[in-house]
Amino acid sequence: MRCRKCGERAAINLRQHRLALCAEHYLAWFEEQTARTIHKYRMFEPDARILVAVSGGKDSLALWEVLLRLGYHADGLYIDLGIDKGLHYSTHSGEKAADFAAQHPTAHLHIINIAETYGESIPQLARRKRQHQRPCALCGLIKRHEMNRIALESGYDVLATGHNLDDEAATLFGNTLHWQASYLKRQAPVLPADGEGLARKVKPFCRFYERDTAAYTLLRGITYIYDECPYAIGATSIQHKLTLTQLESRAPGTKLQFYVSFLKAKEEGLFCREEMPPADLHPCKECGQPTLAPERCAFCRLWYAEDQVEAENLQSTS
Ligand code: Q46
Ligand code: ZN
Ligand code: ZN
Repeated sequence: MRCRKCGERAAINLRQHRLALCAEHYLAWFEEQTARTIHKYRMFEPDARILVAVSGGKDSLALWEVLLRLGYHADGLYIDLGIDKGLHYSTHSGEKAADFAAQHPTAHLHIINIAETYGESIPQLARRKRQHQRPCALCGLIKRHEMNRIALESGYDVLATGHNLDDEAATLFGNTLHWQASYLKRQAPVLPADGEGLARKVKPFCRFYERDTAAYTLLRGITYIYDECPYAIGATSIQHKLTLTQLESRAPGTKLQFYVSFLKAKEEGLFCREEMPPADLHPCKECGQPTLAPERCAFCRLWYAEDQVEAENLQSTS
């Protein structure tokens, strides 16, 4: 197979686009497509300060690389979750993020260690909360809180994550299976900032297949952590990905069609007729981030000692 641009031997065949490209033209195509997605969904302006959530995996490191190559001011945020059972997942993923940052001296890497900052790692907290079999809900809550906190505290315009099309299609599939309307409404390439404390969030890779980002990191020579987090094994989202991959193998382009058609249907008013009343958000008593809870947000309740609650109750009754 030959590259459509130059006729040299192709390095990759993008079946869904019926496009074969050599390494050089693939790298250029991938970066151009990212720029087009940023532009198409009006993700951010050329002078924006971007915080990239970096896990040490291929998607987030590829995203950081592409944004820097496109000339954006992009810094990274690595959250050390303290997940070190078996393969030392956090240690190795942190090393990959730090290696990348060392090779890009113009960019800054923020590192947040959850155990050092809050006193417990994710596995320790999950054990205390009796969620050690599947700590992903807790972990997701903590990551979202910390990404939002650093983005706002450090004055970034936007928080960028490396979610790819396989991630987005699997999330869409799961939300559709259960008709989770509130999640479906919020699933988009851009989540606008909420003046009351939520950072703008964008997903510039949302139209790339996972194999596209894998090919990019490989051809660019970016080293990343291959292993998944040990807690990801058996996750429902992985089952959904497998199901969609089966459909894709029979009909290339299925995932892209599924996701893009959903976005189009939303644009055309899929949810317009059932406007939900705006959520009654107010600042958390502890950290100030928006919450629906009466006093402390779900994140702060994780760390707030129960004896403090009792002491407060006693004070208020005395
Ligand atoms: S890091 Fe955290 Fe994921 Fe590991 S514990 Fe679950 S949510 S699987 S992306
Ligand atoms: Zn070529
Ligand atoms: Zn809070």
